[in-house]
Amino acid sequence: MRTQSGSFPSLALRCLATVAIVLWGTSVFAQQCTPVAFEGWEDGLPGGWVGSAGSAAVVVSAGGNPGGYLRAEHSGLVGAQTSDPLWTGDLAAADLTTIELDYLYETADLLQPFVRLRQSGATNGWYYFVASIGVNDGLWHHYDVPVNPIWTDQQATAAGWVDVGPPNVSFAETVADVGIVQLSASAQAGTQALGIDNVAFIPCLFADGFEESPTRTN
Ligand SMILES: [Ca+2]
Repeated sequence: MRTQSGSFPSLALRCLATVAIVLWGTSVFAQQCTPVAFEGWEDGLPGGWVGSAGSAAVVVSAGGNPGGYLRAEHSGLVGAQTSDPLWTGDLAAADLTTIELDYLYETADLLQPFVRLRQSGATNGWYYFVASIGVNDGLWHHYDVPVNPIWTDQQATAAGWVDVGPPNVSFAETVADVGIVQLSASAQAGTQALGIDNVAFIPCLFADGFEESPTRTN
């Protein structure tokens, strides 16, 4: 009995300690992963996003993922972009690690939907193609695009980013001085529409905690 009565508090304390550690860890992780920028187009306003490459972009109040979304329409490149300070500038300082977004390929299949970061209209920047074909299946498609502000160009390329150039501006320099964020796809069947929703810039802790070392995991 002495052993049982003596061991109970010890076990309870261990459980409480475990719960506390888990809660503490969850809290830290959630705090670090709170988006530094987010747009879900729920208020009917474009939020600094405009049509890109000649696209017409309008906020639609329903049919998003959920609620409102941004609908771009064009032939050729169809999509939207922003130079709003919320989404641009030194994204390395913001510790950006993931760009999240949802695409809806509304009218027909679209080719090579992408995310593009560039310093300005004078630099072609870097593309990340989220798919080879955006299938018109009536469904919203979610994508997580990895970003590491201290990647070398070789590491960024290995992770799926494509340096368009010229001029060739390194991935790290681009992420540290973003002037335009573009979300688009290629419409090859005449005028087509791309839906965009839930765009988020996410900073997160790295698995090893060494944020400044080349051992960052994404
Ligand atoms: Ca929405």
